Amino acid sequence: MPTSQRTQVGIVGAGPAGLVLAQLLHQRGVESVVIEARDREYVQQRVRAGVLEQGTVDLLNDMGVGDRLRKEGIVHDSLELRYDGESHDIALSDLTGGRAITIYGQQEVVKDLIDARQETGAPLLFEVDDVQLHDTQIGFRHDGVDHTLECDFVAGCDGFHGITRETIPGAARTELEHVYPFAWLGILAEVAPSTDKLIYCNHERGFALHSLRSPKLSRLYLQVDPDDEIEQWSDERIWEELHTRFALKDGGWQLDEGPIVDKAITPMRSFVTEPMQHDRLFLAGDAAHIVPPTGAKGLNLAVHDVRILAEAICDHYESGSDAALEAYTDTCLRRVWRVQHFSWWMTSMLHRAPDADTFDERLQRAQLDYVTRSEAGARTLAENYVGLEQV
Ligand code: RFL
Ligand code: PHB
Repeated sequence: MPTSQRTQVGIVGAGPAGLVLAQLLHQRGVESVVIEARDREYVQQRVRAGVLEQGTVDLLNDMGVGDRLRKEGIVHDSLELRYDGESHDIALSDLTGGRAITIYGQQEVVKDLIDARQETGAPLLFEVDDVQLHDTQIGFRHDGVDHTLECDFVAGCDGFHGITRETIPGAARTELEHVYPFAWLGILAEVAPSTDKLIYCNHERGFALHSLRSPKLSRLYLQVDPDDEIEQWSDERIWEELHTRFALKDGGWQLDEGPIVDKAITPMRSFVTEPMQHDRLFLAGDAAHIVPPTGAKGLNLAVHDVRILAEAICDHYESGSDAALEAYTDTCLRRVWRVQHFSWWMTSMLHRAPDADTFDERLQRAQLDYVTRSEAGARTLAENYVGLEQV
């Protein structure tokens, strides 16, 4: 039997954007229904981001979902840039009045948010299919039954490959995109991190990044060709390449190996759709924009969007004003473009483009020297990396 239901906000997608939005709205007494295409297990296991800005951590704490984050999150007050076989410290906290980043896996954030949602008893439906959006009406199938959801507002939080963005007529949106001539191969390895800092490494064979998830889990990335298949990268080849790129001139650092438990190749792109709203549909997170992961910003930007959206929707119900809803795109895009620039800048500074000539390499080297030798240069990196308070 088909069913029909009303809700204030229909949220498509249970990634960080959709789940944070649902929780913020719930706290202010606004009801929502969240629908998610995948099953719960898949959403909670998907290995992705790891770096949370101070503002994201503060928001999760304020929302009451920070208990495990406070216990298990690893606070970093500096990071390392490595190039020409030498390491350089960027003192994030000293350069930003004490701000820091926290390492806590995106799937842990998602687990905490799903638990919080389920405690509220409000609807969160997994494994929905045939999702269709017509203005503020969402049609979908769940457990073999067709449902229609009549909403005041729809939040498109369904990521880059979702369906909501495409429902905005082509004539009403502009898509701006830059695709990079390289990709990231990411691994999760069961081995204690060989470093207590994130290491961003520029090497003539390409970029490498050493990150971590816990005292027993390392997360590492390699710049690879975008056409590479994961089968071309045996575990042995991955470790060999990581050793080569991270090697220090003085030999004073060692990379420890362990069993690889997850590996995947991700293409790199910068993408923005403008505007981020159409009538009563509001796009948030990866549904509206993608940044290359070098700046560690995607999840943080998604959280920023939904913070603005939640505030604007609550304004509508609490004071009857739609001014913040009307300004949603402009408010979000200021940060989106700042973060786009930072992510592009980090990417250009740290990767080797296949067509780079010696002139390009000298420019890249000059940029790295400026960031590591000038306090102003280092501060530019630091304040963007920990997250600008005001944009
Ligand atoms: P998500 O997480 O993609 O969630 C969208 C959800 O929508 C569902 N969906 C649908 N549901 C219903 N109906 C449909 N038709 C649907 N179509 C899709 C999907 O199943 C999914 O559950 O988007 P959201 O919420 O906007 O969150 C964005 C972040 O996930 C993303 O920006 C970050 O992971 C990016 N990112 C990083 N961000 C950081 O802030 N710090 C980092 O350190 C960082 N590292 C990374 C990253 C992304 C990476 N990859 C794999 C892309 C490292 C990597 C390697
Ligand atoms: C991660 O830990 O997954 C990570 C860290 C820094 C980045 C991107 C990803 O820039």
